[in-house]
Amino acid sequence: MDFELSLRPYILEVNARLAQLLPLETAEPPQLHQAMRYSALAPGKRIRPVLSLICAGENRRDALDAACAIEMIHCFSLIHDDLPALDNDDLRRGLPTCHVKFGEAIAILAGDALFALAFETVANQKSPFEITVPTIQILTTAVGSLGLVGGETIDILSEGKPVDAATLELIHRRKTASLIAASCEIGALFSKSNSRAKLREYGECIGLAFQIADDVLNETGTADQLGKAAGSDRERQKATYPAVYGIEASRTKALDLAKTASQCVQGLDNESLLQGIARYTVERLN
Ligand code: GRG
Repeated sequence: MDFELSLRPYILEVNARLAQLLPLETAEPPQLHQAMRYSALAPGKRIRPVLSLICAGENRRDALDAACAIEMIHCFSLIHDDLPALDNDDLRRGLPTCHVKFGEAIAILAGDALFALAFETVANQKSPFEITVPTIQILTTAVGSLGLVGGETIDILSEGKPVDAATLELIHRRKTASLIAASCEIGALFSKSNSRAKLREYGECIGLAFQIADDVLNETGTADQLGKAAGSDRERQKATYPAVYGIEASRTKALDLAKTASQCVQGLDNESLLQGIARYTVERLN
């Protein structure tokens, strides 16, 4: 709890800037802007933008717009992931999903518009092009066919089929770890220290651990606790760590990854906060 309190200032900065960057609900067409704000400002954990800010060290203010862009992309992926054609979920962040609230067409378009706004935000950030261009490179690679979209595709195609350990890890690395690793690496671009490779490696470890913990929570948690469906992975016969390794071995794998992540950031700026996030990633209850 103390640790979660220490992240509070970062979360508040992200929430305030996101509210400024998103078009007003009254802007034409209002239904679209209401849907964008509804999903993006809903109470998510903000772990990705917070990681970017922490990895930026003393220069965290410069990294704020890029951090918000990452959260917009994440929200886009959640909106589309929840659609009937993909996971068909009704609950997200404790609220009706975007398509349940606004209809499928508006939800698809709100996701598309959040994706565009993310890159508009990065292009408009007041940073030198030596930072902005790599930010765009890292982000596009993280979300493309070798990142989120590819991971989600293998995930959907694997439903109901037995998957081997290598395919399972590939799905999780791409659909979840890629954006978390990108969040850390992009933060590092803004930092004065030469820590880009170490922070990327840290992000890859906690990203994989985060998805393993998510799989475990889907098995062991409740919808009230998670703010989204519980037990749905088993119902849809998804490729998950508990399905392949069992709950206890999955927890052990996540803990080992968190330990490796903690070693990656030894001696770096904000070491203890980053190590706290590594622990939180695997110990979290939602
Ligand atoms: C092109 C961005 C893009 C996406 C299209 C739909 C899709 C392809 C990818 C889905 C990727 C996805 C939803 C992976 C699951 C990652 C995950 C663990 C989500 C939950 O993240 P939390 O727990 O959620 O950080 P909150 O609500 O706290 O932000």
